[in-house]
Amino acid sequence: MNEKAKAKSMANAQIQLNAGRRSFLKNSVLVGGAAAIGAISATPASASGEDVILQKQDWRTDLGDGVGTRPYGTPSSHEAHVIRRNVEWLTADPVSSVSFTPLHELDGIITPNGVCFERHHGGIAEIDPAAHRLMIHGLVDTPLVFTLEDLKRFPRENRVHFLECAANSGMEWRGAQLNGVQFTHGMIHNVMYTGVKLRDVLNEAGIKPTAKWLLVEGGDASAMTRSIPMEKALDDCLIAFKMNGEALRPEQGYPMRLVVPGWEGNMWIKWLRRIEVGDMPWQQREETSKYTDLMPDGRARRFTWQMDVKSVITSPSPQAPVLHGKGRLVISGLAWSGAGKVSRVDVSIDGGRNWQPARIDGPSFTRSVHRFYLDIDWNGEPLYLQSRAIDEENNVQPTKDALRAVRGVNSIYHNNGIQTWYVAKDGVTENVEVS
Ligand SMILES: Nc1nc2c(c(=O)[nH]1)N[C@H]1C(S)=C(S)[C@@H](COP(=O)(O)O)O[C@H]1N2
Ligand SMILES: [Mo]
Repeated sequence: MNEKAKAKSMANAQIQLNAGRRSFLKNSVLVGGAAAIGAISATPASASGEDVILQKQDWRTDLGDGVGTRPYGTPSSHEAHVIRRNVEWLTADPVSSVSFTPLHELDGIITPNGVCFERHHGGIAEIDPAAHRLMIHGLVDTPLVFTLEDLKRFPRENRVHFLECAANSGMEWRGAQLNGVQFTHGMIHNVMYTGVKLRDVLNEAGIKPTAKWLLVEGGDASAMTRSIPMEKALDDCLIAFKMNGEALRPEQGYPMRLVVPGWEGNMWIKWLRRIEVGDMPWQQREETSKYTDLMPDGRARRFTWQMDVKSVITSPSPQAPVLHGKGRLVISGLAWSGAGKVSRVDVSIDGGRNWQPARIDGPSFTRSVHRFYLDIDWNGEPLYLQSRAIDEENNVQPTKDALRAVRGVNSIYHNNGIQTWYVAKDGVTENVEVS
């Protein structure tokens, strides 16, 4: 391993979870837009002192494995640090817990299946598809029971959507807490689903005119249920059986899950086994079946299904420090909105005093993440990096303080505040707040 690779794997090994730490750097060392941006100086990344090109490595002399030795491919062993991680103190038991997507290691817009964050309330159900059924009943003309093969005979659609848990960034309401984008923002993944329209399946059963709501239930040990309003069900929901081209992973609901584009992750019922059509939300019967946003006065927001416009810089970030010194620096991140497409992302390198438009690159799909870049010539002075997304409905991502002014700090849900990363002169990057 060369020096850079070593430094990088060390940075990965030393994930600091600054539990309980409050790194409020109020007005402290703001750099007032000092870091110069302009024409990128033509400094090649590292043109001197690298003799690696002259070395004779094993892989250049020894024959490699032949085809067929890896019937289902996995990433290079040098990428072994690119994994989901969990935060042990967060939940009492791993069967009702969450793991986080390693956002700082990914690029583009698609989350590879093996590192999609997971959130289970009763562990991973390992379902034999031949023994799995989906039942539709309640206010329908004909109750139906489908096999997976039955479902696959409806017309299919392919769509790329993000799934964000409503609790994503939930630990950051009171201040900068977790030192890594994986932990502050990693309860999101973005996948191309193949599935059938929920509308087609409901129409097959025939919905009664009084039907207004669906109760959807998972086939896992938690038998998780959620209420979905009929308008959403008939609009853009899918019953998906493929993710990124292959069968859903068990962690993501194999053999079938609900896709509820732009809405809270908890409504995307995995291991889907039952849809009951009704005339009122099931929350009115059992108050436990939804997430609740607690307001400062102790009241709760009621239905907050749609995920707000949000963005975050994934690199540099605490787990992805700047290792190369000043000069060319690629700032990159993700932006998304439950309302539709992201139309613009601004980036600030001085804690929100000055903003400039970032470059969105790659496909722009509705209710999907967008990848953005800002390429700068870093003068080596400290940076306070922020990103701010604006969606096609002109919703603007708020600062954390603006959000707190309205919602207080009692909630753990729907925190879409602007994130700040502090990049020190040596490239070490930390989760901080500025105001
Ligand atoms: N059956 C079932 N569906 C479920 C859950 C669950 O525990 N059981 N968790 C929900 C929650 S809270 C979230 S955020 C998403 C997470 O989806 P993922 O595990 O694919 O990331 O699944 C939702 N669907
Ligand atoms: Mo969730």
